[in-house]
Amino acid sequence: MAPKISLTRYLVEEQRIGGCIPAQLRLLLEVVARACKSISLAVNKGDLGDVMGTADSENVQGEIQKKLDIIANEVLIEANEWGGHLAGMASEEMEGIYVVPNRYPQGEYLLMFDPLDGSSNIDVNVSIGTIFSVLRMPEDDRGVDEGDFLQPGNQQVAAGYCVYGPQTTLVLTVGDGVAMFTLDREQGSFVLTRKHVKIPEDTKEFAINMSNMRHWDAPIKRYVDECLAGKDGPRGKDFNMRWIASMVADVHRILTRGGVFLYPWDKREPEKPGKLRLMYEANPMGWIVEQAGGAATNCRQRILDIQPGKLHERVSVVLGSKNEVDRITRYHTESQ
Ligand code: P6P
Repeated sequence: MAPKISLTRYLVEEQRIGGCIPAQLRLLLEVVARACKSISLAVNKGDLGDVMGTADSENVQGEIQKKLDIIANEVLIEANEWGGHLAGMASEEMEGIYVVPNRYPQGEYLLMFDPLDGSSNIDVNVSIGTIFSVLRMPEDDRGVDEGDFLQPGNQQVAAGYCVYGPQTTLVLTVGDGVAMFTLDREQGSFVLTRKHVKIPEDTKEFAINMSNMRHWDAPIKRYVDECLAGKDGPRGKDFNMRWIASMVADVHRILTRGGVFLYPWDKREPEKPGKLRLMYEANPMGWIVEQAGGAATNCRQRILDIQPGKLHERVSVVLGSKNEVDRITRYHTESQ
């Protein structure tokens, strides 16, 4: 039986072979993985622990925070602030950036995260997850500020998520393909279970919240109508639909068997470009999907090329099987 490759061994060998994981980045990724293990334990407690239900607070997005949102955020902050690998952090759950306190050494990386994405699914025991993105501090000697985080997704040096489902699985890219690590609870460590993950370029499965149909713009409606028309329609094949309302779970399915995920702009809040956040949802997920041979756009341009204007910027998202994303993007550019 092949030896189990731990996350640590994978990162060490990636550094030796791929040369893309400097020691500080390796430390960062192992600390984030340990934090995800702690979050997984808290999530798995459910009603047996004091972790369910809502906290009496709202986040910067104006969303009611779940207790686990706050727990997960605190776990990631406390795990990462002392190691000397980070200059600062940013989170969906915090309005401003978190600068590493002076009592700790400052590092060269910036960490952004959605500590617990899909938290509306917590109380109904459906998969949720942590999403993270790593940037390098711009090279100059002044202190870290919000502007240092406002880099396009093509500047990421690492991106990943951890899905808390029937298994707890960490999915990671450092620019050399996508690897998956399943938590071995007996050993308490993440073990390599898949590498060089590839998303099929074609699919028969789309993921969108259909209840928003009347609010979509024409190109999205055209795409979904054609999927629903099935083999008698212009696509000449039947489609299946999934919507878990947990981006981590939907993206994990797409990485596992293909598919296309859509959260486009709609008329409900026309001033917002979309619901999902660019820096700690769309950028990390977009890079992971591209590293697996898929594509990710905001319906018009590559997500990773978008220059952010603010930390909690929202964006339209279409990602997954390349030929479907290209078709949806084409429908938008043709309609201009
Ligand atoms: P809706 C979860 O709140 C999230 O940010 C993503 O994980 C998910 O894809 C989306 O929102 C679900 O949104 O409007 O369908 O509830």
